[in-house]
Formats: sequence, structure tokens, C-alpha cells
Amino acid sequence: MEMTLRWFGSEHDTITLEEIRQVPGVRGVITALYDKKPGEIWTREEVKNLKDEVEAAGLKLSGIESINVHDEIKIGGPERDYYIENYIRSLEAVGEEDIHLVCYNFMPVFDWIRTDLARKREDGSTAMAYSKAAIDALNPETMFDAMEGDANGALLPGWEPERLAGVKELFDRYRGMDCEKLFANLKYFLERIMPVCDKYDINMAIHPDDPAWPIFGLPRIIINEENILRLMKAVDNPHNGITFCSGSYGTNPKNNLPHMIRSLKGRIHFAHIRNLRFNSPDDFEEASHLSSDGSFDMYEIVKALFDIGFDGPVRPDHGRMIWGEKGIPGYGLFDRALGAAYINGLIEAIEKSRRE
Ligand SMILES: [Mn+2]
Repeated sequence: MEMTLRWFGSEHDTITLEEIRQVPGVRGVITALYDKKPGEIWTREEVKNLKDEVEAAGLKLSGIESINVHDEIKIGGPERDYYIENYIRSLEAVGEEDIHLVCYNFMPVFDWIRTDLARKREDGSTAMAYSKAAIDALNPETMFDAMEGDANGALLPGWEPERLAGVKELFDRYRGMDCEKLFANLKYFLERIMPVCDKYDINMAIHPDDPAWPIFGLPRIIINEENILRLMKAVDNPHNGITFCSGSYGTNPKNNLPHMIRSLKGRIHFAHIRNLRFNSPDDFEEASHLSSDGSFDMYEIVKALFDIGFDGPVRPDHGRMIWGEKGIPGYGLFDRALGAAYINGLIEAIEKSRRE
């Protein structure tokens, strides 16, 4: 497994490549052209500049998170082929620069959703949290305002103000969309991009919907083992794979995370490792990575990845805010560095115990 950290680029991130380089065991970063809007073409020169910047700091550009999929493709609208063609151009730029992993998601309108970006925990740290009661009380069209006021003015990936400004019109366009139609649109998209993925050996890694259930009447499909296996079979090409995100699949306690990992052998191209603590079935908060701080058995998760021979990039996912750090919610340096060190410890222990 290749330990990485996500980095939002020198324009947006509060942490530097030099800091990332000093986290033990971290050799790569996962990044993107964060100023690109969904549907915009990435050029080879832009990708090369990003890669050069990362490499100049002694790190590897281990993968892209994300090239966002335009809503027109998810809706299956009249302009989808145009946007798929643009997506293919962007994949070519990435492939030409010898980058072989692209994370993306297929969530309608909204990206990940939390109801609290800085819930105070008993140790004084803050973490992102989700409560069903808060969602039920919310109007989706005013939700972005509510979140923006809470984000330290930082950029929230997937919640770009330009995009959310049109959220009402987007809702209208998704009217009548159900899980089956959304699945068919995802299949259509994947079938069309597979030839370029084959040509450049690009692993597409779909990120699960977070949380893993429909929100505001919008369908969500990448939520459990059954659906993801169906998608793997529907486009049965190893370049059609997944990002295994423990914190996203784990929002539904019915998802058996180690079992899911084992059933997806060969199709997991990227792993996000994160722990959640459930306070009740309708309320969770993002814990530190340590098993005993949350509800997941992190050892079993890492062991399952090890057992299936997963050797792709892995990164600690959202961390808490600790030690007075201010930054993009979930993406401070300190708690993610602790997470990387802890996961590296698990990997080392599992590896050595297998050799005995
Ligand atoms: Mn994730």
C-alpha cells in the first residue's frame, strides 16, 4: 500500500507539500486541479505543472481526486456526450502525464453532506458530524449558506459556490430521476470512457455516496456491496473500479466493511481510511483513526485490504481539528498525520505477522 495525503494545491490548502513530506511513510499526494469546474477540460500542460510542483517537493503525484462528473452526464441530458468527450480529453491529459488513478463520484447535486463541520468532542477537538434530525429540519436550497458560514472561509470540495448557486434549477432537472436511471447513466458514462482508460491504464475509482442513503429525494446508488458489485459486473473491465472509503460506506452500519473489501478483490484502486463514532443510529461524528475512538475495527479493515493484495494508494481520510489548527474542515495536517502513522503501524504489524 502506498501511503498518501490529500492536498488541495498551493492556492487552496492550508498545509504545504513540505509539511506533508515530513509525515513518516507518506510518499505521495492525491490532488486535482481544484479550480476546474465540472465539465471543463484539463490540459496536459496544467496537469504537468501540478505534477512538477509535487515532484519538486520530493513527493509523487499518486492519483487525482477528483475529476468531477458534470450533472448533465448524471442526468443523462441532451448534452451528455459533449461533456463525456470533455471528460475523455481530461483523462488523456492525465494519462499522458503518466498518472493512473482517477477518483470520482456520481452523487446528484450534492457531494458529501455533514450537518456540523466543527462539533466539539469531549477532548476539546472538533470534528465533522451528521445528525438525521438536523437534516430533516433543513431546506436543501438554504443548506449551502448554513455550511458556508461554518467553514472558516475555506474551500469545500464539491460545495463550490458557483455550482451551488444553481442548485434549485438542478433539483428541477433531477425530477423523476430514480436509482435505475441513474445507474444506467453511470453505465453509459463508464462504457464510453473505458477505451481511453484502457489506452492509458487509468484506474477509475468511484467514491461512495456519503452518507450512503438517498438525501432530499435524490437517488444515491453507490451505497452498499450489492450495488457496487452490480456496477462492477455491468462494466466488467478492471479499470472500472472503486475507492473504498470506510467512512462513507460505514455511515450505514449494515455495511460489513471487511466483507465488502474481500468481495471487491481486484477492483479496489484507492482506499480512504477513516473512523466514525455512532452516538445513536441517527447520529455520528468523525472520530480519530484509532479503532477504540470510534465504531469501526480499523485493524480488520486494513487486514482485509492486505489480504486481497491491495497495493494502490491509501490515505487517511478526514481528521479532527486538534492543537488549535485552523484549516479546511476534515483536512488539517495534525490529525491526518496521526492517522497516517497509525495506519502505517497497522500495515507494518500485519505484514510482519504474516512473514512469521
Ligand atoms: Mn472518502
